Amino acid sequence: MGALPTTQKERWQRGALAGLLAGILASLLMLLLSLTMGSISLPEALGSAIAQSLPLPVFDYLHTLLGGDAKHYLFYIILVGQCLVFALFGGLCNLLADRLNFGQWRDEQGDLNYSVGLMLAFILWLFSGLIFLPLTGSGIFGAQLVTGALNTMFSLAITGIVYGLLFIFLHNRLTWRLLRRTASPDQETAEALESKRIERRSLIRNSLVVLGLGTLGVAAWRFITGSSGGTASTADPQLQSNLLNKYQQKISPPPQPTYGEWQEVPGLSSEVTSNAQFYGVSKNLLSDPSVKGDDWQLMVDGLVSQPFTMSYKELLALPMHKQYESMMCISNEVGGSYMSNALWEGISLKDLLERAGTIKPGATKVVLYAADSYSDSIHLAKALEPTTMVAIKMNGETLPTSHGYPARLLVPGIYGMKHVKWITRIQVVNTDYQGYWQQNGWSDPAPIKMTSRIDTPTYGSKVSAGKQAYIAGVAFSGNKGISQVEVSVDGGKSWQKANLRRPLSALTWVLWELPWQPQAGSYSIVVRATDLQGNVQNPKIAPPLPDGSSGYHTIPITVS
Ligand SMILES: Nc1nc2c(c(=O)[nH]1)N[C@H]1C(S)=C(S)[C@@H](COP(=O)(O)O)O[C@H]1N2
Ligand SMILES: [Mo]
Repeated sequence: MGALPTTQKERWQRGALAGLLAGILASLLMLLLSLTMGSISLPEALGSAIAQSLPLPVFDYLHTLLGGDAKHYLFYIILVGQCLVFALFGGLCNLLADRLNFGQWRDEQGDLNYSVGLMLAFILWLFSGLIFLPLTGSGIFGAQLVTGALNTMFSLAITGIVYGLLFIFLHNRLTWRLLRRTASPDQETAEALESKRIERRSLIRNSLVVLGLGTLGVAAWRFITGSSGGTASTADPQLQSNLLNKYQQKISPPPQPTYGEWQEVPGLSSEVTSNAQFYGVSKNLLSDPSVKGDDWQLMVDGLVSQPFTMSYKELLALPMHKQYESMMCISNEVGGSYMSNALWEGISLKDLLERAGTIKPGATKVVLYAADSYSDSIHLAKALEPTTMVAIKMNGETLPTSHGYPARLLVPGIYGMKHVKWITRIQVVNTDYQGYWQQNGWSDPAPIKMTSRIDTPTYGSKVSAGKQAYIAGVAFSGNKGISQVEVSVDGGKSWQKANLRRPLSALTWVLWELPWQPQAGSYSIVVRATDLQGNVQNPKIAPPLPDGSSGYHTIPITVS
């Protein structure tokens, strides 16, 4: 060794620190490439694999604990993990550079040669392409991903090389600083150096502690405040038994809806949700696919006599129709916000299938594949309903990227999960295909469970006594309509009929309102809906998993 006497421990620390810094920068680059070029992001690949392989109860628990943010936390945790792996590689490399000292890897000063960085990059490249990615189910060099193996090889190589070279650069900088300090003993004594190092180590330890506590804190806060704001009140067993006792499953003949004079009520959802306000859900941890309309092709194949492929332009030229339809995510809690309404425009799926000739005997399902490796299936009968369509416009605008540009499925009556976004292929099959979420235990037929939500007053809010107020919200049954909405202010003992607003179509939610001029006191507001067939909303509390939540939205209110 040259002028710099260093211990193994010091070499390990210097390597790990340089590896960590280089790793953070390389990770940022990877995210940047992923966002701009749609290339691989390793944390995303791992995160998806974890999210998909979690046992159901764990998944459900995390979901209630962290709400819709769960996937973001998972992503950040894995990202931190990736940086630590980079640090580990850096530390090991710095140790091994001396152990396997054939070649000129280190010079007199203790500096590492840049060829070591390139070698490190190559090892990392092989490791992630041949071992890591196949383990996450993405195939060798991500061959199973939409990105494809070539793009992945390329972007992993870039990230690896940037990491390797930065690592050497930073390592040598650290060595050089150390060298300069030891070379001038009057400036920095060994003791000062030692305390510097301890300082640095405790800095790292403190950051980790802060990070860990922060994560725990957020989780705890979420747990205390409840995952999605006001959900059905499980806290009151008396209320629950009241509701279940007097529960009448079906009213026959069904009530006739009455649409009275409509009053605008502040705080009530707007009937049509703007594209920006429309709820968004996707399996993708970081970035949704950004598909280019020009390159995009839609393939219709499987058990059809004339499979075909068409461009975006050709699709736009087909006859289209408009329909209002509300959507709801299967993971929506009672009273939750994963529910919205829009005017959609597109081509009916039946028309598209007819262009592919005749459907061969034995066909049972239609599978929809998407640009983000998501897929789901619907039954053939459902596919042929006139309201099932491939939508390309939303509220009069080209479908936004986050909602599935260039084309998404709309399939009224069943949960949002089946409304596949970024469609690339429609395949008629004779198998019982199970889609992305079904592989995780979520319902396959997934019919929407009727639900109703109180938008105003809000959970725990204060209402002034003797003043004219409104209780108002939305009710939704998928494609079965709403015949009546009843509101109780005494926890379900007595009910009043709310005024309904005439819905924009048979497939949308229905806005409801009830004037209310309360005396001072405590109230428990409950809402329930009935569909046009007379089915009454189910009061039995159920979590979203596996086939959608049920229960009555209940809100405690203090009037003073
Ligand atoms: N390709 C693809 N389609 C998808 C998803 C997805 O992750 N990938 N998520 C589904 C789920 S769970 C829901 S609730 C809806 C949400 O659609 P939105 O974001 O337009 O509201 O899209 C569905 N379609
Ligand atoms: Mo969903």
